[in-house]
Amino acid sequence: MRRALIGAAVLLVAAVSTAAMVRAEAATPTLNALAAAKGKYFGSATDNGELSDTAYTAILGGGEFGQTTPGNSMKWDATEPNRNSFSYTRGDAIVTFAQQHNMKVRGHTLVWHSQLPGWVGSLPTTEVQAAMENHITQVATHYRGKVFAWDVVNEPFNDDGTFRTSPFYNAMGSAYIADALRTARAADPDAKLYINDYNTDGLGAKSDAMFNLVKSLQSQGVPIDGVGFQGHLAIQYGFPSQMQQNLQRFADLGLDVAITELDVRMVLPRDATKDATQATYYNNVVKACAAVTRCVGITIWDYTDKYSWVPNTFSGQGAALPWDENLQKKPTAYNAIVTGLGGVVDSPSPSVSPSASRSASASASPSASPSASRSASASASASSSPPPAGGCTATYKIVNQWDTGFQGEVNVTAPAGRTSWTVTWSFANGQTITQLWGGTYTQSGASVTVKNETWNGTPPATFGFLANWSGTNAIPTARCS
Ligand code: 9MR
Repeated sequence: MRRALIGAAVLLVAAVSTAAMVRAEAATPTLNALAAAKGKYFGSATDNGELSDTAYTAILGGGEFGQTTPGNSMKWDATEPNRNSFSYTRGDAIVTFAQQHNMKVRGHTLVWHSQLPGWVGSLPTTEVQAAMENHITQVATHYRGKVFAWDVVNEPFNDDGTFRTSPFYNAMGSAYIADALRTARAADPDAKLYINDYNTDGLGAKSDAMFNLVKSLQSQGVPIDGVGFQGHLAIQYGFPSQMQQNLQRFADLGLDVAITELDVRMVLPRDATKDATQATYYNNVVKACAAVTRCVGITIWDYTDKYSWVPNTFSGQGAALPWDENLQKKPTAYNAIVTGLGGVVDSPSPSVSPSASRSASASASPSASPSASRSASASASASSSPPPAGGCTATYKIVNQWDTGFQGEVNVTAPAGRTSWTVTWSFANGQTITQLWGGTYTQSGASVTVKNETWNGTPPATFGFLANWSGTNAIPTARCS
């Protein structure tokens, strides 16, 4: 968190000094595009009632999310409300929405102690295994080819790492887990089979219990492909201990791992300090997944506070998601996810004044307009434009940035009459251009010189480039002559 605050302060200073010269720039990639660049997905849970909210579905299916999880509609009470009588209407509606919007579906969940219809709890223990196997077989067969993964077993542990009691545990002991996984594999050999739990995100007794369970299943030849870490976090309880190391130790068993239900709640009311803390949590979770190759993706447990489960469960708590209850992005949380995924923060607007930048960055209050706040922080790293020199002006900006590379763009303007231009700058941090278009370039050490092509000597003109960077990627002062 300390580093994040220092980073924010640096951004603030830079924003104040450059905001007056900010120019508009290209739209930033979606969360899913940023995740996809790392071979992962970024998704959101959803639920059936929400699908009739067109403002909501426009965002859900609008490209930010490449994956969805039905929050309720594939659970036992929804799919088999009466014994051997199955209903897929609600789950199918979510699969259809996902297919129409290019989103993968995680199936959630086949065996869970909660949201069970009453008849399951009333079964004699001698009938529970057959009922469980039938449920898994029917539901997993129905969704075969439509879900890429199943949370086969959900929340098998108590917080101290002992097995949780449930009709399944009571009837079969912990052997119900292996039986459920084997049954799911038989019904859908292609789906990735997961065990999913909460409070296992960091190192601790509960994640140790999960780790030992998985190793034991593997040693028995039980099919298991992944472990889901729900990521239901709360800023008042501290960030999970060594999350990246925890994910990595599961990955090192040859498993996929995923963040399956991420949200970061707070005691209401929301304020700027809590938002800033929440942003560090989002950033840390996303970075932990990004750093683990076998972390296949991140799902937030719905994207908007409008449909969050939190206020209904934790009285007085909420504001847990990156979009508020009015479906507006919260710049703090959203940008923390963007940067965690290796992106740069969203487009600065051309009209931000230095004072607007300062107040938006400094307070990050929930009432500050999202675009003003976003602009302020983005402007620090986005562009610089020196006073006109030699009758033409060059404006340098970073349009995209990832771990080791970035894409830059320079716009050249000049009064009428000019038919050629030369842009020069000096990189301060060892950046190296690997490719440039819309101009001819030379780089000698830190010094870059770009001249127009024959066809774009008359400004306005634009050239773009790809370059490597590491450590710091400061914006150089570009001069035009
Ligand atoms: O988001 C779900 C909410 O709508 C339900 O009321 C609740 C009932 O238990 O389940 C919520 O989702 C849970 C998920 O299935 C498993 N992990 C915890 C989630 C939040 O309770």
